[in-house]
Formats: sequence, C-alpha cells, structure tokens
Amino acid sequence: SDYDLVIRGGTVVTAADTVRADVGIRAGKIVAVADKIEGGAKVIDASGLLVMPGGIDSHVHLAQPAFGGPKMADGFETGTRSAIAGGNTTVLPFALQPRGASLRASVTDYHREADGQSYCDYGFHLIISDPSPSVLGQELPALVGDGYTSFKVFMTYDDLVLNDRQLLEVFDCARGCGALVMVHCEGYDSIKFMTERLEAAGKTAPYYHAVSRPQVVEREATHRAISHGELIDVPIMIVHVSGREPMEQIRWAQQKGLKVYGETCTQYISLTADDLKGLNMDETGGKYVCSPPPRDHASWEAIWEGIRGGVFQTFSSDHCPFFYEGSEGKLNPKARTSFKWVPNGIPGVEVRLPILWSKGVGEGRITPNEFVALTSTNHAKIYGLYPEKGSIGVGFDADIVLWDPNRKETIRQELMHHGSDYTPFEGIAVTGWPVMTILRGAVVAEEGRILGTKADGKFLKRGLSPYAVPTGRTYL
Ligand code: DUC
Ligand code: ZN
Ligand code: ZN
Ligand code: ZN
Repeated sequence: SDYDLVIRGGTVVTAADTVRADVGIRAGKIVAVADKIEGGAKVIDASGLLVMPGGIDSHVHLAQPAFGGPKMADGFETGTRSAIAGGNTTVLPFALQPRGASLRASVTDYHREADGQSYCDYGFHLIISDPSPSVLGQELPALVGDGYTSFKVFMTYDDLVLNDRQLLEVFDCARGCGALVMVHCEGYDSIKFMTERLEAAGKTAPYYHAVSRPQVVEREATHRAISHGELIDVPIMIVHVSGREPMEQIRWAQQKGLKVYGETCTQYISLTADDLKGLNMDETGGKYVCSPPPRDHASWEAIWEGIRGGVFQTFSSDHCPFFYEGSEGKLNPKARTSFKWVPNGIPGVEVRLPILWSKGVGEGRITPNEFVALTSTNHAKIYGLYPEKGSIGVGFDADIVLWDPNRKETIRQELMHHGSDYTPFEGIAVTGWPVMTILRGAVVAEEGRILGTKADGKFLKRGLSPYAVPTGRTYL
C-alpha cells in the first residue's frame, strides 16, 4: 500500500482550518490530506471525531531537582506516559543548571534522565541559575547552536533568582545568539518580606503561600522584565501568567510594539487561591500550592480576555508534580511548619487539553482552531519546531490526537497516568476528551491505555525561534 496508516472519516482541525478530510501517513510523516484516501496498510475510523495536531506542552518539569527540595513525582517515564494519555506528542521540560555547575554538564546529566525513558518526543529548555562569564561567553551560545534554543530565568527562589544586572547580562547574551528567553516573573524581595511578616503573625498554613505572593508582586516583576527586555532589545516570553495585573502589563508592552509574548496555564482558568485553604485552613491546601498561585474567578475572566485578545500565544500545563502523602510529599514534616517549605508545583500535563477544550470551546469562548493554536501550533512556531511539528499537513510529523468533542468525563486521580498520588483537578467535569494519540504514525495511547513504549520518544534538536528576532529598536 501507499500508506502505512490512513485516518479516515474524521474532521481535520488545524490552527487555520476545519475540513472533512482523510489523512495518509507514510514513514511517520503526513503525506496526504484529501477528501478521500484509498488504501492504507492500517486504517483508523475517525468518523465523529476531530483530527488535531498532537498537543505540544512547552512548559513541563520532569526529574528536576528544585522547587523546594522533595523529589518530583515524575521522571520522564511517568511524566511522558501521562502526557500521551492526555493527547500530547511533544513536551519541552527544563534542564536545570545548579549554581556553580557547568551548563553543558547539566544538559548531559539531563539527557541521562530522558533518553530512552520518554513515551513522546521531547526537547530541552535550559534554566540558567549561574550566568558566569564562561556560561554566557561559551557554554550558552554553543548549546543554542546544538538545538537548546530557549531558556528560562527566575526573578525569585533562593537557588535560582537572578538580580537585575544578571538579567540584563543574560538578555544581552540571548540577543546575541538568537535564543528565546522565558521569564518567571515574581519579585524575590517582596515575597521574602511578605513571608517573614506572615510567619511572624503565625500565618503558616498553605493558604498563606497565595497571600505571600499577590498579583502586585507578579505585576511588578513582569514590568521589570519587560523593561529590561526593552533596554536590551530582546524578545521575551512571560510564562505562567496568573491574572489581570500581569496580563495588562504584557498587553501594554505588545501595544507599544515590543516583542513580549505570554503564556498562561490550566490552573489559572480552573483553580483559585481559596483551594489553598484546604478543608479548613489545613494542610490539604498544600495540594494546590504552585507559583504563581491560582487567583480568583475575576482572574479567570481576565485570562480569557488575554486569550481571546491575543495577549497569550501559548497555553501550557506547568506540570511540576509532587506527591501529597509521604516523607517526600507536600505534607512532609518540614512543610507542615510553614507554607514556605511546601514544594511549589502541581501535576497537570494530562488534563490541559480537556480543561481548555471544555471551558474554552465547549463554553463558546474560543474556536477549535484557536484551541489548536494555543495547545500545539504556537508552541511549535515559538520554540523552533515548525514546520516539523504543530499542524496537520503534508510534510509534518504524523503527531495526531483523535478528539471526541462530546465525551463527558470527570477528572479523577484513578484516570491519571502521572506519578503523583493526587490530582489538584479532582472532580472537574469536562466535555471533550482524547480518544487516541498517534506519535509519528504509531498509536501510542488509546482510551487511557498506553500502547507505546518509553523507547518511542526522540530528542528534538530545535531551530532558532523566529519569535526571538530583535525589533531593531535599540538603546545602545
Ligand atoms: N515555576 C514554574 O515554572 N513551575 C513550578 C514552580 C515555579 O515556580
Ligand atoms: Zn548568547
Ligand atoms: Zn516558573
Ligand atoms: Zn514551570
């Protein structure tokens, strides 16, 4: 046969179009999209289903040493298993440079965690915690050339925070080598001040994590990052935006013509700070501790305003899983003494698509095409994976999710494939669910069953981001 696989009878949805079409696949690539495709060594009947590009989650943390100490609940094996069960075919986790360590050695170590352990394709962002002259002068430019074309910097956390001078030096380096910078915007000193005052007043329950870093703290850091980016003339991506205050800073910058991009995440349209109160201001609130913290219902609406208005290009999970129970869990003995020790992060790679679909497309806020852009196409374009990944068309990798827009499910831990012993999205009812995930032409997940193996995923050496090209409006 001409085709290894034909997906017949479905409706193909891309960021641009919705068309009734069959999809022909050969050697892992899409080789035909047409009204009727005959033949096929294997045929999948997709009638009644949507045929969409597999999810690309450009913000996940797997096997990462950081964020408060305890071991993460997911390495590549369980994290990517969860990813494919949720309709994703590519993830971009972070290779973290500990202070004092060589960046190259950190990347080599991280490959040991990932290679041969991934159910889906993967690339690495870098996390720069120690921008020494050798890192900025040699290691980072060399790694960008090797396909690690984006990196994240932090404006908070003792082990990761960069001061303003360091941010400027890193931004200048990124400009020079064409890397895309992602910025975690929360102000270190403000959080530290608030935390000490809260602790002194005996306010140590998990809920006070949210009180210690209100939106003004995120807004101030967002503005500072934007200003530093403007001074250097380097494009930046503001990640995990939680509400109106930081969203409006990004919109303001975009309206000035600055290349500032925005990412938001599942928790900012589905969880609130009240969830951190737990059952009765108790430690069960720790299940929802992440940074920035989820806000309130008005913030959900502000995030939708940013999504609909084009302020946000990507919708990610910020999957950063910890256990709830046990000595490594959210409730570990030290974490019970103060919110400050509760590890920051929640699992969510598996529910990103259903929650965005249900609240977005299902409730009439976005179109199916916008859903595809927010969950796949824009991630590929922004992070240098396009046109290999991110759409359905001749020449793209055959990374596909078959989607049932009418399937009703209630998110519960027993459905999940992640390593965590809980999901913070427990009990959320959704309409719309992935029924099959296809990675480069092979069915890797079907109806919650994992059919692929951890040898399936391949490392993606990424190209430079076209979004990282400076504006040319320079101050120097
Ligand atoms: N930042 C992230 O990006 N993820 C989890 C925690 C954090 O602070
Ligand atoms: Zn550089
Ligand atoms: Zn972050
Ligand atoms: Zn993150």
